[in-house]
Amino acid sequence: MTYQFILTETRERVGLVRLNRPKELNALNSMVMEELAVALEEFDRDPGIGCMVVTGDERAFAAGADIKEMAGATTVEMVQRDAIARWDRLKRIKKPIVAAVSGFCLGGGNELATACDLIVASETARFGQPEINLGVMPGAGGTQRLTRAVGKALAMEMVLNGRFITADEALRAGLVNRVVPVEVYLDEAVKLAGEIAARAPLAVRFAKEAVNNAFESFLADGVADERRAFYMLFSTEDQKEGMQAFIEKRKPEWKGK
Ligand code: DAK
Repeated sequence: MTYQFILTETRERVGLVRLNRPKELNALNSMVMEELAVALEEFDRDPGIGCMVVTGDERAFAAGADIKEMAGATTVEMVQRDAIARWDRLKRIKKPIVAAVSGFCLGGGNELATACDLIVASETARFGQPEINLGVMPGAGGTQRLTRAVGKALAMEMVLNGRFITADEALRAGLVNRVVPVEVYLDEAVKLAGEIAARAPLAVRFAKEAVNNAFESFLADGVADERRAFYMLFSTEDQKEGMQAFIEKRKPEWKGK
């Protein structure tokens, strides 16, 4: 299958997906998310693959959902697009996924990384949930999975104040598994994925499910609440202003409306 916005390859039993919109810092538009879901589902079905790696490039894992695609959307349009269905497809992947993160890992990009099972970060990685600067809030699990990973204090700073954290901070906070030099982050992620891929496939599958279950019991409720709030924000003037200001490269003027 040929893709427009991602590249795929296999390295022995590891399936590798690279987000490939470098000029837009791998911003996650609908097509990227669709292609990513299709590619991961294909690797998930392939008995020759035991583990997957998702990566971007050195400058950006992904700088978030595509602001230009959603800037003009209303609440109704956001609900009707039902982009969350693609994110739900990622959650149903049975084989483990390692995120190999370098550079910007923001908004939906960070939500994608935290939805993976392990994260290998380069020393240059920066993690953040800057949606607040656009007059909205995280909408794909950012208030839930991030909080479970790093705890309330740091999550509040990241979500309410848009603070970016470094790779070392992310390691200390328990968000990532390891931090390595930028030259080797992808190789390290593939090596880790290769080790997991060499293990008993069914045990790995059920073990992944079991570890995730530890976090899932009340997560679904939290994510559903988060989604409703996120869609609701597309009825505000501040969302329009925040996204338009980003596109026009100026500071937003908030009205609280
Ligand atoms: N969307 C669209 N374009 C983006 C982008 C984004 N998120 N991030 C960067 N770009 C584009 C820039 O517009 C610029 O394009 P041109 O001007 O060259 O055409 C190009 O990428 C390079 O960016 P910069 O020139 O800005 O590069 P800098 O190094 O100066 O700055 C930056 C890098 C990452 C600090 C900056 O680009 C930035 O602040 N980007 C926006 C980060 C952000 O706010 N991310 C959160 C987006 S909201 C949901 C699913 C997901 C989500 C929500 C709901 N559901 C399914 C319900 C997620 C929401 C988000 O992620």
